Amino acid sequence: MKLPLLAVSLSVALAAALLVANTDTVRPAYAGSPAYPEGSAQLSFTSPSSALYGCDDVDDPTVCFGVPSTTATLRLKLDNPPAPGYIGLQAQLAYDPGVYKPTALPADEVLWPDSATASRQPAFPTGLEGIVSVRARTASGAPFPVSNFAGNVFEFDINLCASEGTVVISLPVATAANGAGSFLETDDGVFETPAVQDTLLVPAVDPVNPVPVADTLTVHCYAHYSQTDTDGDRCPNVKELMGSPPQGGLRDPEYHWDFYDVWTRPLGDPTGWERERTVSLLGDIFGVAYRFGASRAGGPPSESEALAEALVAPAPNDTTGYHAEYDRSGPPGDYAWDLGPPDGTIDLLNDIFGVALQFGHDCTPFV
Ligand SMILES: [Ca+2]
Ligand SMILES: [Ca+2]
Ligand SMILES: [Ca+2]
Ligand SMILES: [Ca+2]
Repeated sequence: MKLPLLAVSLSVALAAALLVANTDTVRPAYAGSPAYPEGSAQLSFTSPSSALYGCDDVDDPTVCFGVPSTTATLRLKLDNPPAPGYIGLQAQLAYDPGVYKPTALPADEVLWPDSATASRQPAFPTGLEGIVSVRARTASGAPFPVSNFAGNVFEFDINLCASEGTVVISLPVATAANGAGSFLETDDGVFETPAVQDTLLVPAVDPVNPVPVADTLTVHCYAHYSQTDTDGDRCPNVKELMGSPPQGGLRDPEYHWDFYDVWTRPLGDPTGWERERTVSLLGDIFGVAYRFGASRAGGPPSESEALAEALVAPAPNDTTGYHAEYDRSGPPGDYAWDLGPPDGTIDLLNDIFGVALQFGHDCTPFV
């Protein structure tokens, strides 16, 4: 078992060196909102306040990060208004969970420069309804001037997250059943709904059936420095959800096996074990290589057995035996470094090359 160790270590070092330049990929899903149908008015989220950070696309965000218990300003833009123009505009925002912070006057939430009058539904919100609509028109009565404005039209202050987690905010469009939804009003009395991007269950609109929405914004509520690590792989949730693999991103915060940080010796402690949140050559890659050829007594573990075993440090002097934290299986997921749960054997292709593919990946929280 030990004879091939030197060769293995050398191949690992070579593989790791070759792979360093290849790990800085960009999240494919971070490409902005899907295209809207040609010719339709589009109502969508845009340029939120700095209380939201790390948005995939500032002008057209689909995913952002937020700090719990912080109020953010969400802005809505209107693109591609109808050619004959419009005289009224209503936006409905579904924000459950979240705490909406209404301004004193509904007009204070309207950025549309041609607005002359504004109203809100509910008229006196507590901020806990989970839903709010604001309507603006170009005059309080006929004749109504026609607007062709395209750009930012509304903004809302919302405390999105009472605690760490993920929330989805959406813009339900007006339907026969949801007259309070988002729409444009033209001067011939026709209500035009903005282009529908998705359908979504919005309990405040319809607790049973998904409703059409013009846009959604997903907000992951974690501070940069949050240490919350739901799956125990030593990568904080916030880093697993972000876009850069070398910084821990493109991972699943509920999947333990996507971060290959194994038990290694703390500096100056020849018998202790730690997982220090980075994948290093001497600690992690050599640590797996030292266990090359080891197999689990009792055969391959179930994933829950593997997880229970992985979270317990090896015996103080056990550097060569089987241990589930050093074990993965193929084939890879969306990325070559993203492998399956333990298969009971530490081998070259899945395990030693697997950990080498994550060389340099760093889940130390941001400061
Ligand atoms: Ca984690
Ligand atoms: Ca994970
Ligand atoms: Ca490590
Ligand atoms: Ca394996």
